[in-house]
Amino acid sequence: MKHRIALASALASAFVLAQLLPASAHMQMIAADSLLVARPGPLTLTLSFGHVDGSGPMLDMPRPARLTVIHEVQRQSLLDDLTEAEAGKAFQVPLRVDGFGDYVVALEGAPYFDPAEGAVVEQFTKAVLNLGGAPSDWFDQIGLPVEIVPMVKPYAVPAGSVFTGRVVTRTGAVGYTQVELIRVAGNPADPPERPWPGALTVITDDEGIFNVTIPAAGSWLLAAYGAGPQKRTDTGQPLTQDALLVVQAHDWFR
Ligand SMILES: [Cu+2]
Repeated sequence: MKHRIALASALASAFVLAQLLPASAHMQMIAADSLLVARPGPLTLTLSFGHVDGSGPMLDMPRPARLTVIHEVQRQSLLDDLTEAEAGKAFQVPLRVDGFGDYVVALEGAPYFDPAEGAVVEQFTKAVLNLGGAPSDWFDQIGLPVEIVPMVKPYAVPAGSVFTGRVVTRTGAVGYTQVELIRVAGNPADPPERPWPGALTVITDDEGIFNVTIPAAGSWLLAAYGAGPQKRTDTGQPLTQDALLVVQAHDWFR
């Protein structure tokens, strides 16, 4: 245990560039044209699942267990408004963005058995949209079984700058857990990209805090796999509870 902590400390401030192997994990993504919403009104969110980094296909997405939007602490379920898109491979949902401030969207995936992991996987993905630049809810912990709480506005990251966040459960910080930064492939609103089927991996410190540089403009996903507290399903199968957060970086200084 001592050894593990020493090793973890040594790695805490350093990047580990993953081998350029296809990421094995399947990720649940929330996409919008932009997380920075230009004007009040309705917009469409797309929920998808699979090889979000482009290293493989997108997969059929089970109907989510919960889908919630939080704006000025008010919670609203969007589950009844879901429609299937792309022949079952994704869902779309309308979101009305009227008042200024942040809109925290929380997607709680239905548990599914992933043969590649040999485990049941439960993913909790958050994306934060903003209208008008006025901050409201973006840094709040919202009470998911495990979540990444941003310490930098996740919709307003200058490309090349450092992003800081915290991995937490309902009862506390998740220390010494890995957080991967994954390039989201194929968002039409993003600048042209080179394929990058890898991930930057960092670990959290004992307060669950991590830092990672966001290398370029566009859509990114942060993922803390298996960071959740529950390791077995009610029927005793291995369970991994993953926390994901969508980040959008911008070329503001070019
Ligand atoms: Cu796969």
